[in-house]
Amino acid sequence: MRGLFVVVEGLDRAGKSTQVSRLASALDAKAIKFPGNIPREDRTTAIGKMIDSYLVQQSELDDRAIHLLFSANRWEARQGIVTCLESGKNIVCDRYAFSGIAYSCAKGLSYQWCKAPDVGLPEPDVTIFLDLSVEEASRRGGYGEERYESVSMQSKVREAFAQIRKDMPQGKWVVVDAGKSVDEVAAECESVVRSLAKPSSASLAPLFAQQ
Ligand code: Z5A
Ligand code: MG
Repeated sequence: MRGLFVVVEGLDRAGKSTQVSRLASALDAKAIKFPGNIPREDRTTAIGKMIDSYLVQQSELDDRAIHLLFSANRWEARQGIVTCLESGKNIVCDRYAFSGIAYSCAKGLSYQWCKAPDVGLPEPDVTIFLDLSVEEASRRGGYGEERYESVSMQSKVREAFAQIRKDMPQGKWVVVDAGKSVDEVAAECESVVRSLAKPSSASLAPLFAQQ
């Protein structure tokens, strides 16, 4: 039996990294993160370093070029994800293709164009969307140090995530109220995963296959 592939998504400061760590412990899962790996400072691959330099505003890139780099960063991790899941180990993943689409759409790129490079990546068994208003997220502090960390950008990102939600197959996208306490959110995330059916086949479905 392969492991479960669980993705956690949400706006900046929604509590993704906090909950990925909690959920990975609860499920004895491997925690991974995009961009790069956990810890966040470890954006170590050549592509990860280019992304990091862009995010900390040390370099400029065309919006499409950075979009493709984020996607390439997932593709370079694909084999590792598949091998881990096929060995029976669960994975909890901090951001995935959905962040790629949401942030680039928020910059004005088309939804279909943004989705295309990630078609065929391993499809998560479930994506937990940590739902928090932009106002609440900004009150959690730390905005302003990286690219995208502004209320106006985050509002557009939130709208883009809402569009993705409409596009997701039934049961694959579960919204959790991220405004509750860390313990309450953790309990809810764990209950979402525990209620999943066991994976029906050893191999993973391709992401966005039917679109
Ligand atoms: N990006 C992209 O454009 N395209 C892509 O394909 C991908 C990403 C994959 C860096 O991401 C940027 O890359 C990001 C999207 C873009 N945009 N920006 N900016 P990142 O994942 O590296 O970002 P991050 O640095 O990990 O931060 P984050 O995501 O904003 O935070 P978080 O992981 O959601 O939250 P947290 O670190 O767990 O918690 C934040 C704070 O809130 C912290 O002080 C916690 O103690 C507190 N917290 C957490 N939970 C709670 C609750 N429940 N109540 C109260 N306080 C809480
Ligand atoms: Mg984080």
